[in-house]
Parts: sequence; structure tokens; C-alpha cells
Amino acid sequence: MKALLFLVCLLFPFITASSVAYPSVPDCSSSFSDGGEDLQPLRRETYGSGWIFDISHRITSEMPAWGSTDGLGPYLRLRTSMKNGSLANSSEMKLPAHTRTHLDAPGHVFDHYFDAGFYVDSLDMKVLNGPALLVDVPRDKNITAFHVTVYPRMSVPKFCLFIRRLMYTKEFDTSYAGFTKDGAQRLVDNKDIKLVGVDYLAVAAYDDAIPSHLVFLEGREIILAEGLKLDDLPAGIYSVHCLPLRLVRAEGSPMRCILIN
Ligand SMILES: *[C@@H]1O[C@H](CO)[C@@H](O)[C@H](O)[C@H]1NC(C)=O
Ligand SMILES: *[C@@H]1O[C@H](CO)[C@@H](O)[C@H](O)[C@H]1NC(C)=O
Ligand SMILES: CC(=O)N[C@H]1CO[C@H](CO)[C@@H](O)[C@@H]1O
Repeated sequence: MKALLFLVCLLFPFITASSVAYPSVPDCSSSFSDGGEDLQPLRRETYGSGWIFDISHRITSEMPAWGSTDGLGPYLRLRTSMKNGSLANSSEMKLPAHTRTHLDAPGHVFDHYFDAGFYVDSLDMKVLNGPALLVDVPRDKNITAFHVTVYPRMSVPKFCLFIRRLMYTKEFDTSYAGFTKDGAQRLVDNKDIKLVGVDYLAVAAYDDAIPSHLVFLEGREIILAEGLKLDDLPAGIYSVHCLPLRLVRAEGSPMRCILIN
């Protein structure tokens, strides 16, 4: 067994678990109704007896998209339709690679890495699947080195949690907080942290998003997970499993992520 040590945001102790059942999902559920009254699919946020948490957001045209006031917009269309006499319904989709719950590969902010082929398909699945620590951080402050104390010999990939609920507004919110350069550097210096995840669309504040991305991705060791659905989850240790698409020539990919308690 690996020793588990902790990343602690010193000034801001862990919150206690929300009494609200995980999670609040204002943008889905009732609007879906396939088939007749008796034919209703069950859509869940947790699986098993509540020990598997779905931390990916549903993709809908209403969801916030980077820099957009109108959300993602239509992204799916039926190419063939049974109602039109085809043998099957078959849709096609068109999405930005950095849509909703997604990851950033090194080629996202380093042109020479992109040219050299550090695409999503080159990422180490071991980094995306393993022990994770979910940390609560203040929603309205950038995370600086001052806020992050990393104990040595930490051997778990890390998630940092922002409870901002911004993913539920259609309009892209430029006021979200993220890692400053020195905050990012502190995690990079730790060496054991290979996965950094946040719950809004980028790991660093809108005004100054690139420098922290550069710090995180330069070593090609850290994978950034963005747009996670972490609301109402208690801080603590989980097992994380993220599966991006095996895209060649893409510096990002939507992915499905779960946490197992
Ligand atoms: C069905 O066919 C009509 C007429 O060709 C077309 O306008 C419509 O877009 C088609 N719908 C789908 C879902 O394929
Ligand atoms: C976070 O940092 C950015 C870039 O320096 C700055 O524009 C923003 O106001 C900061 N946000 C907060 C909440 O301090
Ligand atoms: C399963 C599925 O997507 N069914 C769709 C097939 O296409 C018709 C339109 O022709 C839709 O109404 C169905 O929802």
C-alpha cells in the first residue's frame, strides 16, 4: 500500500459534508422524457449504493462554453432518422475538444509539444485512474502557493475542489478563481501530484489563464482535468477514474470521470 499523505489548503479547513444529497443538478432531469409514460430511463448521479459518484457533467446545449454568453448551442443532429424511414437513428456531434468535463494535454499550451505529438492519446491512463484527494478551497480566491501546503512524499494524484456552481449558468462566468502561477508551481514541485482537477472550465483565472497552464503542463507529467462536477461532495480520499477519448491530433478531450468512495 502506498502511504497516503495530504494536500492541505491551510487557511481553509475542509468543509463538512453538505446535507444536500449529492449533487444539485438544476439543468437536467425533468426536461428529459423519452418514450411513453411507462418508458422512462433512470438518470443517476450516483451508482451502486451511492458509492460511485458521477463527476462528469451532462453535455447539453445550455451548458456554459468558454467565452460564450449563449452556452454551447446545438451540438448534435440526427443524420438519419427512423421517423424519416431510415433503419436506425444515427446522430453526429460537433464539439469543442475542451467541452464541459474534459482534460488538457501538454499540446494545449505548448506548440512544440503539439507538433511532437503530445496529444490526448499519449496520456498515461495510470495518472487518470487511481487514488485522489478531494480538497475544498475557497471559491472566491485564487489559489496561491501561500494557500497550498504540500506535505512531502505525497503519493496520490490530487483533485482540488472549487464549489462555485458556475457550471449551472449558461453564460460563461469570467469571475471564477483558479491557480496562480506560484500556486501551480507549488503543486508541480511536489513531484507526486500528477492530476490536478477543478470544477470550472479552466485551472486558472480568466484574465491570466495561460501562465498557470504553462507551469502545470511544461513538464508533461501533470494532466489537467477541468469542468468536473464536484458540488456537494465531501472532501476526502477517493479513487478517481477518468476516461478521455483516444483522440489523435487533439490537445484536449471530453471525458467521463467517476469517483469511487
Ligand atoms: C427528415 O426528412 C425531412 C425531409 O427530407 C428533412 O427536412 C428532415 O430534416 C429530416 N429529419 C431528420 C431528423 O433526418
Ligand atoms: C485571480 O487572478 C486574476 C488574474 O491575476 C485576477 O484578475 C482576479 O481578479 C483574481 N481573482 C480573485 C477572486 O482574486
Ligand atoms: C433513439 C432515438 O434517438 N430516437 C429518435 C429517432 O429519431 C426520431 C426522429 O425521427 C426521434 O424522435 C427519436 O427520439
